[in-house]
Amino acid sequence: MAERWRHRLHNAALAFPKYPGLRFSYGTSGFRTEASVLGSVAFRAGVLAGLRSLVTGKATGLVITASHNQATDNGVKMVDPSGGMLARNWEPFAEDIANAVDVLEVVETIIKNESVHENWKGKVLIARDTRPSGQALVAAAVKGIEAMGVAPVNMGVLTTPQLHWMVRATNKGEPQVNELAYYTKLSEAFKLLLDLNPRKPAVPRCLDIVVDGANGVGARKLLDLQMLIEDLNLEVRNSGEGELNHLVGADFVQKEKVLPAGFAASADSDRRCVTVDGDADRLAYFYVSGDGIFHLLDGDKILSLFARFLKQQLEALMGSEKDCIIPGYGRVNLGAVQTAYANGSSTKYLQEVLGLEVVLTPTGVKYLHEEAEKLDIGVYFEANGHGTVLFSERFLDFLRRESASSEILNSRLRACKRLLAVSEMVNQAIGDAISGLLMVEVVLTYSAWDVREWDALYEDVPSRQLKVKVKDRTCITTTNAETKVSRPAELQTAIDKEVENFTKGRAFVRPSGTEDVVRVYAEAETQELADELAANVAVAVYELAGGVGPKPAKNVITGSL
Ligand code: 16G
Ligand code: MG
Repeated sequence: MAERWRHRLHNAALAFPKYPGLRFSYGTSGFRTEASVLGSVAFRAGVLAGLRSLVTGKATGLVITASHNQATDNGVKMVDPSGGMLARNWEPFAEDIANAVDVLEVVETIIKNESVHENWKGKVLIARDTRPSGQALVAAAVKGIEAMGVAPVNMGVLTTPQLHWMVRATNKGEPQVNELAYYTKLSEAFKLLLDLNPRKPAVPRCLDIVVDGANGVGARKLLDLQMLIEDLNLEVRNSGEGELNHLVGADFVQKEKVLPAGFAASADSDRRCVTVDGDADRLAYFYVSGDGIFHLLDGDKILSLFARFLKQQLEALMGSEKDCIIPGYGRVNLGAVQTAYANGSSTKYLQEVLGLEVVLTPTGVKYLHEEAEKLDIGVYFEANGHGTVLFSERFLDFLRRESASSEILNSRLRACKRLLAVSEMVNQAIGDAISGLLMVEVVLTYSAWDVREWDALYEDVPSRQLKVKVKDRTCITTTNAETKVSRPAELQTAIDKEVENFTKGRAFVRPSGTEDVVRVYAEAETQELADELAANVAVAVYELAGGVGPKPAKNVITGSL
């Protein structure tokens, strides 16, 4: 490393010593903790993002956000040149640099391994969510990027997926990379998709939606988007008037299965409602039926809706062929990717009704994304509402050729154009609540469906999630996409024994990647039984994996089978 470079980095790093007594880990989706201790982590992540840009010769990104966590937390997430999450083989570097006493040591090792030269050029795009602590953390990250001699580009307040989209667009050589370009791309594809819909004059374009914005960045961005789309009539609530993520937002609504603050069962009955999380990378729909019952349409339902639509388009392309064989292309691999949290009914629907292959991965977008990328059309969603639809370049090339080769707007050409527009509208870098919402609306309009018809695709198996505090959650390790505990072995035996007693019973536990807890998930034939199974498994975790604090109570409401 050149002396001048080393000197500059050394001096800049003096202002950002490691926070004493803390160890930072690059969790499921970056560093995340109380904002007040993150200054040095932001600086160091800036250094690493700069270095990653130099090594790859492409733009990288940083997002300062703690997503659905409380307002006093914050986080740092790194974006790779593809627009996806940081390459997994760089995660250890992120952890090393965040915890190093001497930043230079880590940097020098990477520079040596990758033979980085000082004269190479780099660029890092940065954005933050609406948290008050974000501004100072962006400033720290900028110092880190500059210390590497790389150009920081501060994109201001954005949703996480917007920044991912911009990194990808930059590296694809798009002429304009800014918010307007993002809204324009999405809204144009959206309008085209509505125009391509089968004409059903009896069905109005009823795109009246009430949005729970989690008091975060997504609320104001949806309002910006709405200015470009006439057909979209959004009533945005929780747009910043209340506390970020407090009793609002996709994480709260999906986990608690209740209405967010600002919504009322009577006044909002029968309205189509949407909730996003604090950085707008998760999406869920909900409604209250006339009888006052709350209905959630989570990531699994969104995935099922999308997969059904995509399958229909492939059928139009297949003509008289079978098994997803498309004349001129061959077999199209359309598949779905889920995690163990996927409701059993959704997996069954995808496999048995749509005949799709379903891959299960561990929790965390990086794992799902990786699997979806292997397919021609890969749809992935976590039950919590994070997901997207990915298209392979080869398949897109085919669609472009096909749609250029004919002028007769028959069902085949319409399907081609639709799929191309979907690939433009639906964020290809990462799951995006804004583009996800547009896609749901397109598919509902296409099918002339309201939320109820969509909800009726399948009925969820009742489920329950719980958390258990243990002394050290890393004592639990899992296997088979987190569906089984490998250590401590007695715990899996205990879970198996519990599950056996419940009709349609399924349960698993895993250490959280974002909170200091063990998560428990259970499904069973009725809600009471799911509650009971979850409670019993929570007790097993407490007893066999070093529970701390008050012991969870065994829940014997109905008596198991
Ligand atoms: C993060 C992940 C999400 C995952 C969740 C699990 C990304 C962008 N986000 O929010 O995919 O479902 O963590 O949290 O990867 P947990 O480990 O605390 O259950
Ligand atoms: Mg989020």
